[in-house]
Amino acid sequence: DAGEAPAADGEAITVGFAQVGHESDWRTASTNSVKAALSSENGIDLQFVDCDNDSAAQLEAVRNFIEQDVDYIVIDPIVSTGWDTVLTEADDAGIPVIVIDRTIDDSDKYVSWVGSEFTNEGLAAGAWLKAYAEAKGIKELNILEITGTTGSSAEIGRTKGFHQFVDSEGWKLLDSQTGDFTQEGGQKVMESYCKSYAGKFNVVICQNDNEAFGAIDAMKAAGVSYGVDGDVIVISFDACTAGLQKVLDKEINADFQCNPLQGPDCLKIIQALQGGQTVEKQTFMEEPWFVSEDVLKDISYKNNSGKDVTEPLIVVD
Ligand code: GZL
Repeated sequence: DAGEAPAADGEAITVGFAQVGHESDWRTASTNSVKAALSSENGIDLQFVDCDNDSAAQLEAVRNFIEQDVDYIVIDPIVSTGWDTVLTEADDAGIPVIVIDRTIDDSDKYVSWVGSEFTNEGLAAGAWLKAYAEAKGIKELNILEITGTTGSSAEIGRTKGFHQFVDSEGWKLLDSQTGDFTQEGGQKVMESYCKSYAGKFNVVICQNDNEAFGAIDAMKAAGVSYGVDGDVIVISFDACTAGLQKVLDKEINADFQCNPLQGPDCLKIIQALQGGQTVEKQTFMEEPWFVSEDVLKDISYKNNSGKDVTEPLIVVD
């Protein structure tokens, strides 16, 4: 119970972390970042639970942390709803909850959230596609979408942002199916797309790099040309190391980074709370946008807060 600071002898602070799972390269970077920061060197005893993309298991993990009366609970919520009951239980037990990466949208019983503005990631992808098509003289956009885990705030935001452009630009969205943020999921969906929409699509947008890797394997197997020198524009999110390699190799045209490194922020929040300080309720990560060609130097759009922004594009070469 964080109410009482650990015993004077510097007894470790116990933290329970309920992580989404191990579905992607991004997730691995996220787990490594938290484990490196919430470590024994920093006076923390971390109880780590990989919830394997299973919401019921994640709620159970949080309840077990409450049972163990840990000092803090950290959650990366698989989906954004269904949280108020268990957060009330943590609140009643006097255990502060910190949320990282994805958001909890049906309860505010947590002390702080650190993560990404997912709708802006989707808006940036739409703004880039609009400007890129204009620059390349591509008149018609026939789009296939592979979304992330349904109901996760990352999927909700990226879909909402990108679809604002689909609607306002009158683009043709041929189909949208979930790949659950996995490579296997991306490959399966793209295999079926290559059968149903052969020769009818010129854009595929994948809501994370691992889905894009799977989609690329499926397009290769189906003899569909993609990327900078192909018929199909490939858009992705995360910009993990392997994703940026595919941008460099001109297999992915644009990759919208989502920053996984919330470990240090998490540690700072816990240290501030231990010192009796107040903390920000929301902290947004900085994340750049990467492209494979030097066609555009920036993109402009109205962001999710209604502000007109112009953001640079980093050419990976
Ligand atoms: C987004 C994060 C998403 C990544 C995927 O912040 O929650 O989950 O985009 C990961 O790679 O699976």
